Amino acid sequence: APELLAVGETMAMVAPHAGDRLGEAQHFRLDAGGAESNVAAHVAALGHRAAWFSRLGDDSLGHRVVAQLSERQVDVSSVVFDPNNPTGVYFKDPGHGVRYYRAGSAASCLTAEDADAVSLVGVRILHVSGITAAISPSAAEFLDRMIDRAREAGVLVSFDVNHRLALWDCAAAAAVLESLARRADLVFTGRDEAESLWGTVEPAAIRAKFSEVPELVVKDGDIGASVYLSGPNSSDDEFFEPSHVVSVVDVVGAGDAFAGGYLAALLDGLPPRDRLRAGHHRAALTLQTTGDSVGDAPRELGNAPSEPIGDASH
Ligand code: KDG
Repeated sequence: APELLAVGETMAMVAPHAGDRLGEAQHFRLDAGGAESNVAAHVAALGHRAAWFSRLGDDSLGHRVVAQLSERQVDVSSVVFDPNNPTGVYFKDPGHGVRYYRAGSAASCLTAEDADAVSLVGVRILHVSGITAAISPSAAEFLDRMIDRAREAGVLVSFDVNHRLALWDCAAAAAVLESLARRADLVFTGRDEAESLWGTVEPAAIRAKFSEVPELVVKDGDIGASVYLSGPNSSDDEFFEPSHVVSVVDVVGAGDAFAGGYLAALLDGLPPRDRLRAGHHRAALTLQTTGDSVGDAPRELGNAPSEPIGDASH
């Protein structure tokens, strides 16, 4: 059984070669791209059993996504191939954001019944993100049901806020993402993201807003990340660890890498500071690649002093 189960849409991601703009590039990578499956791939790369569930189109892109995730040792055995709706696609334009072609995708047809069919046997962590709440009403119901089932089963719920402006604006997203965060055991958010959603400027204000969340991780781009622990076993501790200084190729996927490193360290039973360090390490690897995930991560980091700006908050 997987130790971590991640659920949520994965698309086919088209990314120009490093340094090229989407409008002019001649060469592209075609890779699986999805926040939650990225997290699963990082957790698997760090030696843990990780599974991912969603719907994909029963098309070449959907089968390619599954093949790429299985190459990364992610258990994809419960994925549903939908013959009637396509795999979503997105294009990266590094430094200029992303463009989605995902309306009506197979994943947007996820339902609460899909959540009932997923096995949680042996799962220690369910990882979800706010993206799923934005892609369709039935996917939002799927997400609700997954969280309810995990809570009932005593599975730790890890929630990355992952506000995607291209899917919904702050006004539409704020209340939904807030209530999802309140139902999680572990929440990841970016300082900027929280500020634009909830008007919380300082990490301490985010902490105050979510004081009942047992474990709250606030990422502050190239500065660092804090974790706030509350609850009976953890006497209201907080820890901060600075980000690595790296030369940034592409920020997309760095937040997932951070979450993956952090969660793998949690599965390893490591203390909070080590969890933050593991998150930064993984994010630093991903910031130096055009991909979203672990596929082409450089083996060695080095401490190349170059334009810094590691932004792990995306
Ligand atoms: O975190 C990276 C994701 O944003 C990317 O992989 C695509 O899942 C994605 C999304 O919905 O933005």
